[in-house]
Amino acid sequence: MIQIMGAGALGSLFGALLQLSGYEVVFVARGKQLEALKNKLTVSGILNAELTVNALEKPVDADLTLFTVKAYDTDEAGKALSKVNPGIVCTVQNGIGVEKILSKYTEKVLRGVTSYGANLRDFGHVVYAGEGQIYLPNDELGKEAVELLKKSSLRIELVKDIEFRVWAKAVINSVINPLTAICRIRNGRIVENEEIWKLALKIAKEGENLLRSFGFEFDAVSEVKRVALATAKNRSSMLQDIERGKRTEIDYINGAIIENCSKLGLDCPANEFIYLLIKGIENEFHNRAGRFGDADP
Ligand code: KPL
Repeated sequence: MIQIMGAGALGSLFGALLQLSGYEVVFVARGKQLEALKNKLTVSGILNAELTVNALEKPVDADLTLFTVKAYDTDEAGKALSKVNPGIVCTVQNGIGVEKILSKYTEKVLRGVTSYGANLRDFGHVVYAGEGQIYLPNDELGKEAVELLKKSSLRIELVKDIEFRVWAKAVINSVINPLTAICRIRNGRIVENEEIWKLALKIAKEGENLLRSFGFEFDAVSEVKRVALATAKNRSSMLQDIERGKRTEIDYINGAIIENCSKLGLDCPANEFIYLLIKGIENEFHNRAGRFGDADP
């Protein structure tokens, strides 16, 4: 049995694709998303389907748990998983350091990266926006996961450079996510709007510099442009969070870049500026509502 821990946009999409491939799937969610999933899961976009799913509030034993909660919920969700036998826990979350948090609670942690695109149109309704890949490390656990998922339609590739891919994705997210969230624009506008692109270049080059000091060759500007144009119509996950008055993953993306730059004595003023802007917006939500709308997807 496959379990989706955090059946938001991406988790619901993966769960739907697995169930449609014949797997028994459990969807772990909360709040209004859980209530909606108990009724049905609707998928639209690249694929159109309506599924009756097994939606639960708490995790259960599984052969493999696909871990798709927001980065800042990793600790709480990890704790919940420690009470069951979740099998291989495969995280494909955005951000840096989530696998370290998960390792406190469960043994078989597998760090992956994904380029699949999904948005929640409404509670219980996911839009399949872009077919991508799931990259997993080419080690024993990665191979075990591929074996378990081999009957599924998910596109999975075993790679030797997972650490590089995790950081490369974080650098891409560090540019696209906060800029789209602050300017309230879709991903493609980052490249098309001359002024915003100038800011994007500054943030991208700081990330590239950090990766170079790790020994990774990465053309951040070209990659940000490629991903922003390939996902031009997407509203980034951070934009969706800000639009819903929710907390964002900024600490695990730009925050992690700033922390690592500081350890290595590298300057990253553009990251610091954009980080503080997003934290400031989050504070305003907090002040107005008294709390974040964390029960929402
Ligand atoms: O990963 C993403 C996100 O929105 O979090 C990108 C790649 C920017 C696609 O929207």
